[in-house]
Parts: sequence; C-alpha cells; structure tokens
Amino acid sequence: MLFYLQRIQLTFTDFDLEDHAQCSWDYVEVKDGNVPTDTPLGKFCGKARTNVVESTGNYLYVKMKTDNVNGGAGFRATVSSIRNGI
Ligand SMILES: [Ca+2]
Repeated sequence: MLFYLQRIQLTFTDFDLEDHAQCSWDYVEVKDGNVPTDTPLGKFCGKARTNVVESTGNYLYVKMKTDNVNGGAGFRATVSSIRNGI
C-alpha cells in the first residue's frame, strides 16, 4: 500500500528483450506518473540490465511493448516504496 508522501522505486533484476539502438521494437517504458504523457524516466531494451527507476510521486507508469518477431525471456522487477523526505 502506498501513502500520499511515498515514492516508488522500480528495480529491474532480470532483463532480456530484443535489442535495438533506439529500442524501437520491444521495450519497457517507465514514466513519472500514471498516464502515458507523463515525464519519461527511461526506455529499456536489450539484455542483462540492472536499473533502478524512481518516481517523484506515488504513481509510476510502466508499459511493455513487443512486436511479433524476435523476442527474449522478458523482464523481472521489484517494486518498493520510499518515504519522501520524512
Ligand atoms: Ca520483437
């Protein structure tokens, strides 16, 4: 459960999606909020990435997109909350 002053920390622990220089085909996109137009925090593709993404508020938007050719195992992530300045 998240409270008003908590932020969200998303940590990718396994990552294996189709690689591409601009991550144009398969990717995970994270934004700082709860709608697609919120501020981008990262767009990830490829393999073996350990990455931590943090929101500034109590929403984090996560979208995975794939196409129908060339895939990978997918990704695994943990989600935790961080108290904001208290
Ligand atoms: Ca693909």
